[in-house]
Formats: sequence, structure tokens, C-alpha cells
Amino acid sequence: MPDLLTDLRDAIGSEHVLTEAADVEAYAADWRGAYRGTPLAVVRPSSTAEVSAVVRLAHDAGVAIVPQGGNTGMCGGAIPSGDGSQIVLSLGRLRRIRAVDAPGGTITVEAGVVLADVQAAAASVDRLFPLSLGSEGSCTVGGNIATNAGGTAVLRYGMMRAQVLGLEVVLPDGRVWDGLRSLRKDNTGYDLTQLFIGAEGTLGVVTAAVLTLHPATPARATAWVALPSVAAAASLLPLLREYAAERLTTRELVSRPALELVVDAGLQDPLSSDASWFGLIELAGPAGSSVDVDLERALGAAIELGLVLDAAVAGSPAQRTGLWALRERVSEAQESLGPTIKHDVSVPITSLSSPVDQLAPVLEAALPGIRPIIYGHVGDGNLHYNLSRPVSLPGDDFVARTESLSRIVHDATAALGGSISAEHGLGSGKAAAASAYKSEVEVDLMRAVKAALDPAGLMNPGKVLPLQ
Ligand code: FAD
Ligand code: 2HG
Ligand code: ZN
Repeated sequence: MPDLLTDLRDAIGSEHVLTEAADVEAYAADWRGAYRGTPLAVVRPSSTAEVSAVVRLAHDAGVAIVPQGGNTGMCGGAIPSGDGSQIVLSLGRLRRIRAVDAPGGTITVEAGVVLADVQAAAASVDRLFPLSLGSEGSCTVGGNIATNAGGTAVLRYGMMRAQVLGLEVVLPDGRVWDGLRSLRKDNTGYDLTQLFIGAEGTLGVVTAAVLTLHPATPARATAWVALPSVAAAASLLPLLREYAAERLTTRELVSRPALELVVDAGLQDPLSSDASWFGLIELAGPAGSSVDVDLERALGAAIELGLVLDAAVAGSPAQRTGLWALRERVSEAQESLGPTIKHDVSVPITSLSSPVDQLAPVLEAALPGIRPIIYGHVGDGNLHYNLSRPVSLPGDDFVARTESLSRIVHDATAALGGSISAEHGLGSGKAAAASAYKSEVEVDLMRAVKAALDPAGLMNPGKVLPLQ
């Protein structure tokens, strides 16, 4: 493709078209090393106009584009194929915060802005941007939109799609759709904004977004609790809501093996309980609100009802950070056990204990010694049912069994009316499985949308929908 590469260099500057192996390495594999590709080139435009030029040139040359933000994704969505035919389009240089409108409750940002920087910009005008993920120091707004990210405040604020008012998108042929509106109400036909959210870069490249800001919640009350069972964790939810109403922001679950991993990594266990399940609870409200009293009352009632065995309440910001780390560091800590087979399932909250109870013996029978590391966003019915290898099984042999082991977890999820991807998306890793669990009608509709927006099939091919 010498002509295309020359045209790309002319369009955005040769220093932003990377082709040397050492230069493209950081863009060629995901953070876990679970997905690896070989990019034709990595291009790093710095503006919407440059993204448009790049996409148009690639489209005219018949070359596929793989958008990439912070490359923190879980399913290989930002990684190109291995045949050297696809361009990685990094959004990392589109990092301007275009406008902050505190009275109007909006912020307009470019796709490459890191999530933590959006949170900081909101805080600087005494507002809250509520999306909160363990990866917030490196994931980008574009990636959050493309994956419809979830995280630890979904219970109160909803997922990323609930935070987006408008989008600017470069379409697969290079045209720009300017949908950067800040309207709370707009019923003028199909909701194109929502169509691009969660599309994982298969319908176009998000270049900017108008996001909602919420009132700041500087008053926070945080507890780490020991739980008798997953069923108790689920029953705790309505009780906490009785005491805290909308101030209940976070309700997370951590199994004992998951806790042991972060303790082995150096974190302190505040309870030393022999319980099998633990949880993180956080209430948040405006300055001066009584979240600490509400939390104390709720925990008292929960202990009386046997829904909580023991609790440690953060008495300082440092203690709060310590409690949060017990939950947020699990993902990274599990990597110490070797390659992880990840499952990001959701089920109706009332069925939450079923997958946990049913799956362990089935998985143990399928692969003796397998180590499930279970944790997740229990308030949303979302479990990360992640599997680590038996101690004596080499990592490659374990990964080779991904399909059969995942089928066990996914079949159980589907039988409960659940989803095989609650918040991480599908990428290339789960595209085929998702289509297998959907009806023919649903897959047909998805393929029709893809064909209408990307008739040449050049926008992140093989992600979300498997190649035919
Ligand atoms: P990337 O990984 O670069 O890309 C992800 C997908 O989005 C790819 O398909 C890519 O092609 C597409 N894409 C990226 N930018 C654009 C764009 N501008 N336009 C179009 N498509 C684009 N996720 C959760 O939902 N909840 C969590 O709690 C959570 N916790 C995490 C904790 C850790 C420690 C880590 C490492 C990850 C976690 N994630 C979580 C996963 C990940 O951070 C999210 O999926 C995040 O939204 C990805 O953003 P990114 O910028 O890194 O996107
Ligand atoms: C979390 O909730 C993230 O910690 C990561 O979604 C989950 O690594 C995982 O499987
Ligand atoms: Zn998660």
C-alpha cells in the first residue's frame, strides 16, 4: 500500500503515520497480551478534519480501519487482524476539552480525552462526571462511548449511554456527522447518537461528544462488608435503598478468592473475616448530607437481619481509598495466576446466586482444579465470572480450552435470561458467541444496520458481528 501510506503522510504528517515494528508495538496488542495483531500502519490524527481525511483515504483504497482509544478494552475490539491489512486509527491526539457549561450541566470533549481528565474538569466547576472505572486513568471517552462502559456507579447514574447527549462521528466513507447537540429532549426520528454508542467502532469513528454533568457529591460514606452469601448480597440491595434512596451509588461484590489475590498483592484486609463473600458499599450526596448516618443505620438493620456479618466503615479519605482498592485491583491481581478466561455476564438480580451456585461444580468436573475468581457489580446483576488455570496446567493449554469453558458459563447465563456481555462489549473475542445466543431476527437486524452504515465493511471488521 505505498500510495495509501504516502497519502496518509501527506494528510497528517509523516511522524504520525507509524510503520516500524518498535513504533507500532504498543498498539498491536491489548494490555493483557490476550489479543495481538499486525497493523499495516498506526495513524495518529489530531483533529476531526484529519480523522475524516484518514478514513476517506482508507475507504477509497479499500483498507479497513480499527479505531483505538486507551487500549484498555477486554475483548480485543481495538486490535487489528494478524495479516497486516488493517490500519489502527489512534484517537490519542484528539484530547481537547472543547467546552464546559456548568449551569447547563454539559461538557464537550474530544474522543481521546482520558476519563479521569473529564472527571477532573467536571470537579473543577463543582460538578460530577459519574462514570467510574478501574481503568479511568488511561481509558478514553471515545472508548467509553464505543463500548458503552459501565463501572462502579451504574446503579445510580446508568452506563455511558446515559451520559451522552450528542456525538460527532466520522462515518465509514469519511463524511462527518455533526450531532453535537446538548438537548435533553429531541424526538426528531431515529436516535443516531444511541446507535453509535456500544457499536465498538464498527459503524464510525467517534471524534467528540457532549456529556452530562451532575451535581457534585463530596459527602461520601463507604463500607467494606462481609456477607453470608450471594443471595444475601442481592437481598441487601432493596434494604440499602430503603435507607439511602438515590444516594446509594456503589454496590460491589468480591469473592474470597478474589480478596485473597489483592491481599497477596499487598493490600490490607480490614475485617479478617472467614466469610466467603464481601462487598463494597458507597453512599454519596451533596456537602453536609447525612450519608454517614444513613449508612450506619442501613448496616445496623442489615446485620440484624443477617444480611451482613461484619462491616468496616472508612473513617478517612485514605481508608476509603484502601477499601476501594480491595475491589478495583482484583482485575489486575488475577493476572498473577496466569492467563484469565474472562466472563462478563449479567442476569436478573433475583437470579444472581444461581450462576454462582450451579457453575462451580460443573466447571470443576470439566477441568479439575480450575479457579473461578468471581467479583463484579452486584447492584447491576453483573458478575465477572473469571477463570484461572489449575496450578499444574500450562497457560497455553488452559487458553486452548476457552471455547468449551466459556460455553458452560454462557449457557448457564442464557438459561437465566442473562447476557454474555454486560459491560465490556464483544470485540473479536465474543462476537461469535453473542450471535449464537441471539435470535436470527436480532442478528439480521444488526447486520442490516452494519450494511447500511458501512456497506464496504471497512470499519473495524469482525468486531461485534463475526465475519461471514
Ligand atoms: P479501547 O480499548 O481502545 O477500544 C475499545 C473499543 O472501542 C474498540 O472496539 C475500539 O475500536 C473502539 N473505539 C475506541 N475509541 C473509539 C472511537 N473514538 N470511535 C469509535 N470506536 C472507538 N469496563 C467497564 O465497562 N467497566 C469497568 O468497570 C471496567 N473496569 C476496567 C478495569 C481495568 C483495570 C481495565 C484494564 C479495564 C476495565 N474496563 C472496564 C474495560 C475498558 O477500560 C473499557 O471498555 C473502556 O471503555 C475502553 O476504553 P478505551 O479508550 O481503552 O478503548
Ligand atoms: C471490573 O469491574 C472490570 O473490575 C474488569 O470490569 C473486570 O477484568 C475484568 O474481568
Ligand atoms: Zn466491571
